[in-house]
Amino acid sequence: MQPKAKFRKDYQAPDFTVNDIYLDIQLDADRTFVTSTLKVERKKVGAKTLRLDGHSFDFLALKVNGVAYLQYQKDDEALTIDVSDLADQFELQIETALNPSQNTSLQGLYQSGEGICTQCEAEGFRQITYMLDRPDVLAKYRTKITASKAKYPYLLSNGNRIAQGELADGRHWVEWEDPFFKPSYLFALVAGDFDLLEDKFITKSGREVALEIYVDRGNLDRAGWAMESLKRAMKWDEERFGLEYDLDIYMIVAVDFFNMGAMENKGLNVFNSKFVLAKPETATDEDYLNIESVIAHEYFHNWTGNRITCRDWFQLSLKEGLTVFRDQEFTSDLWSRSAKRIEDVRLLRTVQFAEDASPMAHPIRPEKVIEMNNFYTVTVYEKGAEVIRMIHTLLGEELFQKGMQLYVAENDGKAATCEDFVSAMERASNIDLTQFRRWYSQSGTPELTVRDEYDENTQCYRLHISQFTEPTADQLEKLNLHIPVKLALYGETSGQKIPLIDENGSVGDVLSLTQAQQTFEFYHVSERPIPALLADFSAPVRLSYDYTIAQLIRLLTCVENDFSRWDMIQTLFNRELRENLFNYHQGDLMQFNMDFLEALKVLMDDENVDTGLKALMLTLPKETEFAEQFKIIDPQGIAVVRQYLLESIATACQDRLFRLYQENRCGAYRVVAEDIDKRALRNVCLSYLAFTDQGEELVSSHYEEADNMTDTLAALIAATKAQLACQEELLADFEAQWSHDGLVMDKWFALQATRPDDDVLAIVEKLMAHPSFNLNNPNRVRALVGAFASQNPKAFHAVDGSGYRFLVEVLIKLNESNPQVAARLIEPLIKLSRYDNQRQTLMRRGLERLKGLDNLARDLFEKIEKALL
Ligand code: B3K
Ligand code: ZN
Repeated sequence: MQPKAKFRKDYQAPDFTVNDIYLDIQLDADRTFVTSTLKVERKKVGAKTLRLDGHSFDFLALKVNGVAYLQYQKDDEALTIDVSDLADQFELQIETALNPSQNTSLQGLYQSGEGICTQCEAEGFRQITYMLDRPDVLAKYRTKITASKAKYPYLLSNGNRIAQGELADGRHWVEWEDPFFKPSYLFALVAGDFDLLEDKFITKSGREVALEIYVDRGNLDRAGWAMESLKRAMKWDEERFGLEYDLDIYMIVAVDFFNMGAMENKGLNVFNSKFVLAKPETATDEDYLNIESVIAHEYFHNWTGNRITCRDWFQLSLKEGLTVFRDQEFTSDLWSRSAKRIEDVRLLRTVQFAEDASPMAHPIRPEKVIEMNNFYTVTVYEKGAEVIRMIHTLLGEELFQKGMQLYVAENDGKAATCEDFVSAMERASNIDLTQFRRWYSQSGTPELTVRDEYDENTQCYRLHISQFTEPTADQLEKLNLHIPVKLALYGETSGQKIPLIDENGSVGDVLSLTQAQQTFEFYHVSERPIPALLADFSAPVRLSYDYTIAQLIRLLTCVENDFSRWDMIQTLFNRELRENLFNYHQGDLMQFNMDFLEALKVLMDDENVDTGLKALMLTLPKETEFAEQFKIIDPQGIAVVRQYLLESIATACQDRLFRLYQENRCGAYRVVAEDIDKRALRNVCLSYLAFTDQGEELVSSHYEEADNMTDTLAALIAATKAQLACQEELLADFEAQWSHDGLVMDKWFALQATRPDDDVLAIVEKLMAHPSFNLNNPNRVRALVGAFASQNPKAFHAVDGSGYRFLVEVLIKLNESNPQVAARLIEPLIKLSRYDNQRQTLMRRGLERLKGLDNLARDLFEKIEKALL
């Protein structure tokens, strides 16, 4: 049977709701018994059948109002109960049995290591018992867990612990009650033996909240940063958004087997251990910041997601876009705002723009879904956050917060829609968002084209901006959007910032582009200006303006906005790559533009540029970043030219790079901005110096001297990218030291998978049998297979098709064991239209092979169908 799609337009409120659930769970890794008692209420007069979602368990019994009941039908997805003779309120009791240890899908109830945990979003609860498993059914949960005390000393669920006891047979039980109404996707259960880190937080109204972080035994020394992060997040949400935590306890459990980053279950977050565990020897600076941001993200969901949840899954961006925006703001307020912006824009421009250009293109509020798990995307999350950010830009902080308050007041305790959010923002601010709403329904990346003219005599400057959105796979017709364009003008000669004055006088720096073409006029412009456009990336669009190299370099030195500075250098790098790729294709010599090279030297010498920003500006875009400027990508050519650019900079700037390398040494490891920035700059320098005659010596000693994972890994990356003689020895040393630790080994696997060596595929294939590798662990799979397919484009897209064949083999296995992970991994293969005919044919062959599988999971089915269209 072919999987069926659901459409947003078909939403209907449920005929019945469940107000109260009591779960009695007899837990065992191999056979768990669940008795669920539901208080059901009929909402639609005369509704005769109640269809409850459920699959992948043994159904044992059904009772209605305490009496065995047989008037039902069961299929692969649901239990349909004839309730025509029942009153408007009745009680159902359902018994099921399941096997967590065999559940490799990591959805529902499953075993992770020696423990047992749940993952219910989006539709995992239905793998535990029959339920109206949809986010607009909000119930109160009480959960009693009984299990072996020796194996599972901790038994956790949502809310407050209300009772516990011991049984004569060595088992014990704990009962939990969650006072807040919630949808089934926020249910959680965890059982296991852990080390526990405890702390507390006093809320602004003076309530004490117990904070508990559960980690595998022996990992307590890696839990401290997560706890500090949690407290910072709780405090920030009170200060910036006025939102306070509501339960008396907040628990986080770190597990090793997890399909994504983390999950915001009410009062009991379950986390991928990757986003909890950190100590200097095992975690990089980047890991530390990611942990803080994911901890904050899940915490922020308590209001934007849990207290106010989504009416249906098409509204996912209501909670995800908004919560990503909130976690971005949190990081920006605590660390460097421009650095955070740059990081987010890099992700958007590569991965999200690529998604918009792919068969999976969808608006941030999708219209049609086959498998919901396929829509936890960069579009829904990151572009969703950009849409919230644009509202913030248009309203300003004060009105935005006023809108938030209205949104919370109106929707607390409810399942809401994106429209509810926009409408609250609109009414709180009195700003018309009618046209702006199109961002929710339109997919694709708008392209802005900018022309300008300057009249010296009248001192008038005109900017002509046009917008155009190409049709996408899901949507042919595109409308004009309301696009905020942040702008600054600088004098071409003086380098001075020019005030923006239109016919009404002084104006703000955000232009509202609403039409296909619009002209913006500025007066009293005393010299020819260079425009710094789309500062802070004020909208998720592509922009083209015909800068000369001289103008870009001029802006590089005079523009105030750090983001724009970085953006100018991206434009220069992109152009350098394009021109040399052209030369390379023509068989001509490659040449690095001398003026740009000089500008890079000036930048290296400039002591007024912040260290962190300098590191970001000197970082050469990755191959995947370069690739996004082309409709048809030449992965092999891009790799060659990028390599040329890298070596050109290394050779021409060796002395300067070495000087910066020496000047930015840090003392003993600390996670503070000053040191993080220094390490970043020093390690960027090392990545270039590895390609010079100093490479061997510097990289070896860098590895030897490193007292933290950031520097260790930087040395390893430099050694492998430059294929230094020391690389094998360093890789072996690292392996010997860390092979017992999967999380650390992930760095090593990813490094191996992204080696530039011609035989890298053979290396990867061999590593699939490495003792630290495990195909059932999503972190390992992403580190080795995911990194190869998405971060090593040259090897993955080898013209003999070997990369594709390898991925397909892995996907065939994952299709059975973990379709959700498989559907993530297939992404690089479905973007076939971005490659030449030869590659397309090979990619298509791989997809067709998968399509022919007997038991193709709906996750893969949805993507393959779209790709082969
Ligand atoms: N809400 C979860 C993601 C669930 C993914 C389900 N496939 C984590 C988050 O976004 O915070
Ligand atoms: Zn989220």
